[in-house]
Amino acid sequence: MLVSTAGLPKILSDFIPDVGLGVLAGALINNNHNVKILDLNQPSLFSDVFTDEISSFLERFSHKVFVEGKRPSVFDLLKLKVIDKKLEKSKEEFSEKLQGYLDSRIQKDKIDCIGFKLWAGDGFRWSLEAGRYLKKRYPQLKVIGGGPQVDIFGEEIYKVGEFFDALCYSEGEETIVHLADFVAGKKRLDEIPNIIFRKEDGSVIKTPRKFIEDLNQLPLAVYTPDVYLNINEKLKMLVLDESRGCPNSCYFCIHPVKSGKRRTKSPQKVVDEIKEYKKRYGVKLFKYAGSSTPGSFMMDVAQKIIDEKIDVRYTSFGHLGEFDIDFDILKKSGCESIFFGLESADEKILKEGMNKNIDTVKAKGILKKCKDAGIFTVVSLIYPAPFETEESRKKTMDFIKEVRPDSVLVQFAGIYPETLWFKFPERFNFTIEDKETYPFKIMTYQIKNLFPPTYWEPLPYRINGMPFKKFARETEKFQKDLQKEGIETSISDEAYLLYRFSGFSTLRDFLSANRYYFYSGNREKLEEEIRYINRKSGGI
Ligand code: B12
Repeated sequence: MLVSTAGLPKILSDFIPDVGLGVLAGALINNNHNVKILDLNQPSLFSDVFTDEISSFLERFSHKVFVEGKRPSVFDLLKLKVIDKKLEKSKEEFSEKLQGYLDSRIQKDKIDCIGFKLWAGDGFRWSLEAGRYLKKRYPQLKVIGGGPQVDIFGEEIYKVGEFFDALCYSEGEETIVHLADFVAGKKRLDEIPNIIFRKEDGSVIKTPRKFIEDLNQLPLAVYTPDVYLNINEKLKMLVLDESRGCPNSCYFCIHPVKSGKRRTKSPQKVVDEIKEYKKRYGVKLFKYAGSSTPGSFMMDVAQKIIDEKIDVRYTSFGHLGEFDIDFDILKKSGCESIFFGLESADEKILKEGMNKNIDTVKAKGILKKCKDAGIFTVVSLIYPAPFETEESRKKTMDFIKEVRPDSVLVQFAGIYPETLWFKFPERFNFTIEDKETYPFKIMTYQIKNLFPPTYWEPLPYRINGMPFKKFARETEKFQKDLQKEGIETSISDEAYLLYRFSGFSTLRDFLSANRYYFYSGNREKLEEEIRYINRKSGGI
């Protein structure tokens, strides 16, 4: 059984079916193993976690703030603090409920191996607590883990997840089949690539990394309700695993290590998969999964979609160094939105702080062309970035004011293990409080669901000498300044695509309604929204 919980849902796209689990299920089924997927990322999680008291307070509070647009009173804020404590308690109780539920499923379905997809935050904690409980209760049960948290933190996870029989890092399709053989007693762990495991003497072993050379050989993801148990609760929008890896080596990104050199499926294979997914599941909305999908590749797929008259709408991530293309063709094929990582418009920051290979003059032209073609153009920025000054801030702000992307997402610099930013922080004007304990602190970091970042537990590093509160405030101020210019700062590519089918007449209405639903954990409204989008997009 494969289990995924990413904590309380935060945005609509959390309800997209999980391609990673779908494709692992495909690999297992092709090798004659039985598998079930339990994906807890669905609106009902709110009613499992929130008590009536929490719901009714948050309902009133968020209606006042997000719908009526009023400022919360001092009394509201004091009460919010109390509710926040109660919510933490409820989350703990939910974690116990989850353990009981998994226990019963293990008995009912005669599960011999449980595999957790590990995400950051509450989902990580719940998965660890469930894994520990189940391993204690069923010592014969094999408990494994994989997913983003393993890619980022690797063997550090053994400090909190001592019960894991194995952790899978990097790509899992071949590894999971070997792990199934291990469960059946037919293979030893040291024979399996891409895993981390603990020997009896306590030493931690990492077996060699192996990338899948030919992505065309990957199985299709499986989303049938006998396997993906709650698929009917999810959005009818699928992620297409069209490419993996990245040719760039940005100093802040783990991809050069995690996903290796870039590989793509053939354009025909991608088109065939789209057709197959449409036929099997009646889905029309897609998002490319690639961390750096090449523009020329997107063009090849787009041309085939047009030639074969396939009715789809899709979005993608793009690198500004690779998109000197004809956006009209993309738009005609159904491309609704592209997310570009600009990060900054200052050359020194881009080059020395990030190793981001972007020519800002060309980038301007590309973004304008993308927007002019009617493609919803999303730009991401890292602010404050290493070496940020008033002058560099102005450059980035002026760039954005001139281009006026449809949406600009701003985040402060985040430092992850394995990146150059982590290895040589001083080179980038970062100060990490204690490098030894840093990965552990970040791995177990919990955000506060009900509060903005300036209220979170301080992250243990400084950017250009600024402590957490100060740099988080700077980020917030930058966002506000963009908003004053009439620029949207909170919508990503796939969220825009969902908006197009959501029935809301303006983006503003869509955003404020969803902020309200998520903050107050309004399960019914979210379920209604999912049903509406699924119906509107022609889903089953
Ligand atoms: C596409 C994408 C999305 C899509 C689709 C995700 C989905 N449900 O399929 C959307 C937009 C929905 C999304 C949402 C979120 N995402 Co996202 N997403 C990505 C992105 C760009 C690609 C992921 C992907 O599809 N890869 C391809 C598939 C095939 O690979 P995979 O899912 O990683 O699974 C493989 C391996 O990890 C492994 N594996 C995975 N699980 C397991 C389990 C076991 C037992 C084993 C053995 C192996 C294994 O095998 C799989 C096959 O090779 C990555 C960044 C990146 N480029 O990697 C971020 C990324 C994974 N997302 C991230 C985050 C934080 C989120 C959100 C939590 C954001 C939020 N709401 O706050 C949500 C949570 C989603 C959810 N509730 O399920 C972070 C994860 C960080 C972390 N430590 O948790 C990443 C790394 C981006 C980042 N740098 O911040 N995301």
